[in-house]
Order: sequence, then C-alpha cells, then structure tokens
Amino acid sequence: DYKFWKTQPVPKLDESVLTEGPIEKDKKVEDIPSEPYPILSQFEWVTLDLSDEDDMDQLYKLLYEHYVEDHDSTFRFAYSRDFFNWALKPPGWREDWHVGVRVKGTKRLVAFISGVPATLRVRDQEMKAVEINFLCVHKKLRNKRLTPVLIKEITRRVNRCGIWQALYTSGTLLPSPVSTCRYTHRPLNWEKLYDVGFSALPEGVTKSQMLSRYALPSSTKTKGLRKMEEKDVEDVLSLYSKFQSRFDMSQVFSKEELSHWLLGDANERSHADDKRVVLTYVVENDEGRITDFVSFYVLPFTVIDNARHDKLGVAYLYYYATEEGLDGGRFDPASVKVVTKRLESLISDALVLAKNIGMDVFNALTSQDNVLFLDDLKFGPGDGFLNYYLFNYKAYPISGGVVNKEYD
Ligand code: YNC
Ligand code: MG
Repeated sequence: DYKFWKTQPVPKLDESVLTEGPIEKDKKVEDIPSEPYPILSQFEWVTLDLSDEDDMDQLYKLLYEHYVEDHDSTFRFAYSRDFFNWALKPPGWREDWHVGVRVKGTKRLVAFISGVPATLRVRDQEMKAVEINFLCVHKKLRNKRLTPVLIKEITRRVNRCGIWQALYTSGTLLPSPVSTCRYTHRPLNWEKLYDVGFSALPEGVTKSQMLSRYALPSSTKTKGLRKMEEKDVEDVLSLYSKFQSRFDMSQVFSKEELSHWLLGDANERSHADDKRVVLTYVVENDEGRITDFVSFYVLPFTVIDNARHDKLGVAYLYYYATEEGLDGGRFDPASVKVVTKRLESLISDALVLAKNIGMDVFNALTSQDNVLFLDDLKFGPGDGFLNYYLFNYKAYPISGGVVNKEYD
C-alpha cells in the first residue's frame, strides 16, 4: 500500500489530475537540513568520487552484481568506466549527487542512487530538475526499507541546490506514472541471440527463415549520412529542439549538454566506433544543411554460463529528428506518411551502422515517434514495460512524448 510513497509529493495511483504544476509549495533552501538524513548505525553515507579508481570499481561491482538482471539470470549489464562517465557526468554534474551507502565496519559499498541535472519541459512549462537513476540495494539488504532512506537523502541533496522536481523511470509500478512505454527489440545477429537464449525459434519457422527475416544490407542508404562532429552541435540542437517541441514532454538541452549526450566527453571521442558508448550520425544535404540526425548508445550484456559467447552487443535507440514534416517547428499532420518513410530509412541505417560495429540487438522504446516505424523495421515487443515518473509535479497523462532514454 505504498507506505513510503504515500508520504511523498506524487499523485496517488487512482488520482485524476485537474491542474498541472508542482505538488508542494516551493520550499526555501535554508529550510532544508544541511546534515545527511539519519541512517542505521551500521551504515554510513559516502559520496562517490568517480575519478577515483577504487570508488569507480566499487560502483561497478555493486551494479554488476545487484542491479537489474533478466529473470533467469543469464544476462547482466556490462557497465564500463566510459559508460558511467557519460551517464553520471553531464554538464553541471555534482559529485554530491553520486550517493552511496557503506557498511561502517568493512567499508563495503552496499547501496547507491544518483542524480544528474536536467531541464525538463512539460507542455509549455520548463523546469530545472534532476534525473534519478541507478538506484540499487545489495541483494542481502533487500526489503529492509533502505530505499526510502536513499530517496530522502538524494532529495535533500538536490533540494539544497534549489531544485524541487525530478524525472525517473522504473519497471516497477509506483504512484503514479505520467507515461508508460514498452521495450522492443530488433535482432541484428539473430543466430547469436538464439544461441544465448535471448531469441526463440517460433514454431513452424526454420532458422534460415529467421536469418533472412532479419537480414540487413551491409551499407547505409541515406545520401549525405555521416558521423556527427562538434561543428554540427548548433545545427543539431536547433533541429532537435524543433522536433521535440511536438511532444508534450522532453528534455531541453544547452549546446554543452547536447554535445555531451550525443558525442560523449573528450575521452570518449577518441575511441574507435566499436568502443564507444554513444554514436550519432547526421544527414547533410547538398547545401550543407543538417536535415536529420540519429543516435544510439551502447550498453553490452555479459552472457553468463554460455560455452560459445560471453558478450552481447546491445544498442539502444536514443535521440533522432528529421526536418521532414516540420514547418517552422510546427508538425503538419498531413505529412505523417512522409515523416514515417523518412524515419524508417534513417533508423534502418542506424540498424546497419550498429550491426557493423558488432551489435547483436537494437532496442527501442515505444516512445516519441518510434511507433511509426518499429513494426516495419521488425522490432518485436519485449516482456518489459517502462514507467516514467515526475517527482513533485502533477501532469496530465502524456502519450508518446517522453524522454528517449533508459539504462535499465
Ligand atoms: C523503485 N525502482 O515501493 P512503498 S529504477 C522507487 N523506485 O516503497 P526497500 C521503489 N521506489 O511501496 P528493496 C523502487 N523499487 O512502501 C521499490 N521502491 O511506498 C519502493 N533492485 O524499500 C517500494 N533498481 O529498500 C517501497 O526495497 C520501498 O530492498 C521499499 O529495494 C528496492 O534507478 C531496489 O531495479 C529497487 O536494487 C533498490 O530492489 C532493489 O526491494 C534493487 O525495502 C535491482 O521502495 C535494481 C533496480 C531500480 C532502477 C531507478 C530510478 C529510481 C527512482 C527513485 C525515486 C526518485 C524520486 C526523486 C528523488 C529526487 C527528488 C528531487 C528533487
Ligand atoms: Mg532495503
């Protein structure tokens, strides 16, 4: 019955929203305690320093062993240093928001929660917020109500910075989702997915039929498609902003943020394509204008106990946009067909690019415009759903227009 969530500024599960806006009246930073939230005496708070090898290793181990895994425990997220640096250190990041709990005696890290800054737009309302992610409690400490303590402590640390709203996602149903999406998967290397037990062979279908069903061309087809570079940031931001304005909810990026989220940091940029966490491609037309872009990020799985394979390359569709159908930022509903066709060819090129750097499966949510092309590009529905939540902000239900990002 949501003993904890009942006490938090979130809408009840059966509540119908009558007006949009913050739930609690703005508090004052001075009224937020400057001391950490009390925690059981065998534990202590720790702020992780991700530039410290030891802290990074501990976070890696905690999440590797105790974060979300698939039901029969055959796959685990294979996080990397680069992935954490990308996900946890965007412009304006604060070390203070990388919150851990350690056992006092052994100094062992047993829980974690993180926040990164984000500007959200819900319809016409822009707000400074944080995105909360990587909440994790050691398996041996589950069901001991540590989660509410972690949430209250990160809320305190965020509130101390004068920020009162948050966005978070979870497969778990909590009060109350502002939107819900489904996961979909597009096999790139069906045979390997079958070998590791990720994909099944449907009855009455042969392996070779499956292989030909998911066959892809070896090269991309969009004229003018190339890797995004730093010099494109301004143009891509302008296209992104126009495209996103069609959706009820999205993230507002500065140039620096867009550059971080689509190109990665300096270290990341020096990597070969098959070692990168995030890849973005633009379409430049004959006049040198950027007309489209598409991006995906990479978070491989470790395959547990399989004789032939130990890694699965997993790409996630991230942001994309096309100027097709956008008339000065307005979306012309008459052009849905044209937009669909354009996105289909753009995303199918992304599939080819992902396959060519060794990805085995391409995941996407049913968010934003994805539903226009998922079926035709042979994405199949997965088991999982993803709920989107806002903290301290009541909003009417939002369909489709959600931030295109999820690591779990
Ligand atoms: C969850 N995922 O309902 P009630 S997603 C939020 N998000 O509270 P205990 C959750 N709340 O029902 P356990 C939650 N899962 O009594 C459970 N809860 O009101 C609630 N899994 O606490 C739950 N990572 O500690 C209940 O639960 C209370 O030991 C029970 O631990 C839960 O990152 C968990 O899936 C999830 O590590 C930590 O199962 C554990 O079961 C675990 O007894 C594997 O907790 C990894 C996993 C979750 C990924 C994510 C987003 C988190 C958002 C948190 C909310 C942020 C609010 C905004 C804060 C900033 C505000 C500002 C400004
Ligand atoms: Mg617990």
